[in-house]
Amino acid sequence: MAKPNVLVTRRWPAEVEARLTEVFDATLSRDDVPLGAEGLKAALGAYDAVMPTVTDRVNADVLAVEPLRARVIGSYGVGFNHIDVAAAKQRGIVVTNTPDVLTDCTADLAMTLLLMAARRAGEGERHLRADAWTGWRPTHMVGTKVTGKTLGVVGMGRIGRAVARRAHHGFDMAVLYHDAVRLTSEQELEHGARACANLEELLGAADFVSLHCPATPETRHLMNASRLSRMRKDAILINTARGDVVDEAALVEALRSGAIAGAGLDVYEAEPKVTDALKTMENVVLLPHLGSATRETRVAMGLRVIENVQAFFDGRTPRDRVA
Ligand code: 8YV
Repeated sequence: MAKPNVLVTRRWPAEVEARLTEVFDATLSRDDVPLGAEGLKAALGAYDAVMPTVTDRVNADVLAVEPLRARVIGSYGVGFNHIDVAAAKQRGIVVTNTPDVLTDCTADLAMTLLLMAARRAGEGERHLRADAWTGWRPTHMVGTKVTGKTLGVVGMGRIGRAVARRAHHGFDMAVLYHDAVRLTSEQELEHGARACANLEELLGAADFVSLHCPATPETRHLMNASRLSRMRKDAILINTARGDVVDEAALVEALRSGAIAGAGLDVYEAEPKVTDALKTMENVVLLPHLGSATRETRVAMGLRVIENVQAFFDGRTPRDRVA
């Protein structure tokens, strides 16, 4: 039987690309440039499976392509807000993602941002590299203590729980969380976490607020001007979820006016564009969407896509089917 022909939109780790060509009749990306709407339409019209990532907007227009050949979209990443899942479903296309394998690394990166923002690490590095450091002094670049503080986790799924574990067991932090789903009391004990009645309660009590909810129409601009103003003035906002969850203009205003003390961001509303306002603020740590960017995790993500798409063509339900 002929192998399914699949198109991969971006470069993947070499060992995963090697595996892709063994398992499928695979067309790999050579230039590592996003395909754009027309390229994605052509791919859906010509291949049995397409393997996109967060940089590919697989929207309703793209999915309306005629004639359609693709039967499965194996997305590389856990978030799938770049795919119009309802439109895919309507066209009978199965969509899969890659949960679990990036939980630890994304949680590690949230802690990196939290520590960097609290301890002014980015600012300190810039200071030193600019040859501005004149030597140790008791009042130099004083930050805020992390150990023992209160962390508010917004979205207590896999990644939110992994962050809570690190904060509670590693940094002795009290953890508050907000999620539609309540953890069991054993889970709450394990994560040292207490559920808040509502988001506002969490925002008013947390020294650090870390976002871990998916980007959906309901969570778009969840952190708007009014919610940012509910945070404590000395609090720091961490976002490793999706840019859409934060109203970036309102965040800039909150940082400027001192309504909050700082932010650590890995994701942005218009990636890869980051506003000059953010780039020129010292109390903001900015990373280029590195949540899952470790060798181990990027390989595991690719293998997970292969596993999902293989299962589909073997007539089984892929384990990470989202539509
Ligand atoms: C991925 C992410 O690297 O998985 C996600 O949802 O945000 C990142 O960790 C990226 O989205 C790849 O599609």
